[in-house]
Amino acid sequence: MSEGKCLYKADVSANSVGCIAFNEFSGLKWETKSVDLMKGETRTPEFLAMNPLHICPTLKINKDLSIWESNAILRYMGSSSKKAYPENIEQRAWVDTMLDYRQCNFYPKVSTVCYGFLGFRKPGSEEEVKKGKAALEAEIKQFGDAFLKEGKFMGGFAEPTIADFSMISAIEFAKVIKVKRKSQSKEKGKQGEKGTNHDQTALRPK
Ligand SMILES: N[C@@H](CCC(=O)N[C@@H](CS)C(=O)NCC(=O)O)C(=O)O
Repeated sequence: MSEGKCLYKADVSANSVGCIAFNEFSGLKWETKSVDLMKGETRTPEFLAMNPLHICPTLKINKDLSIWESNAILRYMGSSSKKAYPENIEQRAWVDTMLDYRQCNFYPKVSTVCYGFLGFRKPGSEEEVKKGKAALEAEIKQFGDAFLKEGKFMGGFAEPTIADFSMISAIEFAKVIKVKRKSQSKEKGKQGEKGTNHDQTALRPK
């Protein structure tokens, strides 16, 4: 039952994926609409009226209120469904810690490395890429040490929380580097140096 709510999502965006997945998992199944970032569909007057920061995901709650920031949307979805966002305040504080860690610490290291690979921004110099990859690898290790215990979900929970939905998309996004590397070496074989950047096909669902 959609209750008039609508999740605006970009299917290529790691920040949208957690909300898309949790919308299904939680059983909320609110209406979703795909927005094509490449066509500037977050910059239309209608979209800007809803979200002046022109980003996906955006959740339209009602005619007067839309929210954005993927973790704010996940929190709202968790509170609405009463799933995966504990009501116990200590547990909730631990989930919040992980959500903020993902946004403030982990994801910036992913985007620094991956956005250049994917042509979302100008790729850095070889030195910058090397530094970015080393920082990401160190962060992945730190993430594992701080939050993963064998056989448990993130933070030691027995069931997934919204932090898992937030984090998994960032981890999956980081894997794009491997896909990209393979496609780059194939392309290099075919076209020399041509076609090594601005190829976003690696992100599209097969
Ligand atoms: N911190 C935000 C980031 C959202 C974001 O940067 N979205 C990008 C795609 S990954 C976007 O919609 N960009 C479109 C634009 O700026 O017009 C979140 O977690 O939701």
